[in-house]
Amino acid sequence: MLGPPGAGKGTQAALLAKAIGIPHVSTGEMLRANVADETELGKQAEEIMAKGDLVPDELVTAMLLERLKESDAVCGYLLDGYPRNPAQAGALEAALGADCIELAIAIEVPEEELISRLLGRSEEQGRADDSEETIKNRLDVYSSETAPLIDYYEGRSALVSVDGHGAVDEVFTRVAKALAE
Ligand code: B4P
Repeated sequence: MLGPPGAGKGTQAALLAKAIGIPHVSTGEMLRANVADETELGKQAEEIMAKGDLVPDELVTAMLLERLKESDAVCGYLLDGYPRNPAQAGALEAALGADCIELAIAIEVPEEELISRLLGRSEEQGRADDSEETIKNRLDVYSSETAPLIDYYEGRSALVSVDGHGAVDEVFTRVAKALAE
């Protein structure tokens, strides 16, 4: 599941994984759990995440590959937030094979709406990286590091784009339709 911060990828990935019956694997959630548990990885990631920068590829990739070894991921997985740049896409393929991503779903939302959703979440949940300054950096990091993955998967005929504007259930209907086509 690809998309800028606030596009709803975590929200849609959770719904879709439940509907298909495969695990929802969110690197952002896993990193936040490591921060909360004060693990060695969490200590290394905390400051980087609070600034809205990407945690080093080798740390995130090692964490993800360990997760994908668990028995619930044997028949498939829905990745949310990984790969985050072409180097991570390459690392995943090197570890799991060229066909490890069957389909990339890109959720598209205009920037003004992204900012208003994330500021709304900041009020509701107080996530450390939802401050106005950090949101701007996360959007810049998305444009420079993650957006090139859209062309990467499009070039492999493995991309579907979904309009992420509107209510959560409306977007989910579009995601499900795109998958069925
Ligand atoms: P993530 O957890 O992936 O954070 P995110 O990009 O903000 O997406 P998220 O899934 O939380 O938000 P969503 O769009 O669903 O990453 C956090 C940080 O972890 C990164 O900045 C980075 O530091 C690190 N990280 C993670 N993966 C990494 C990797 N692979 N490599 C390196 N570093 C990595 O939703 C946003 C809000 O919008 C929610 O409040 C939601 O309720 C709301 N919303 C969703 N759909 C909506 C709708 N249709 N209408 C209105 N609101 C909606």
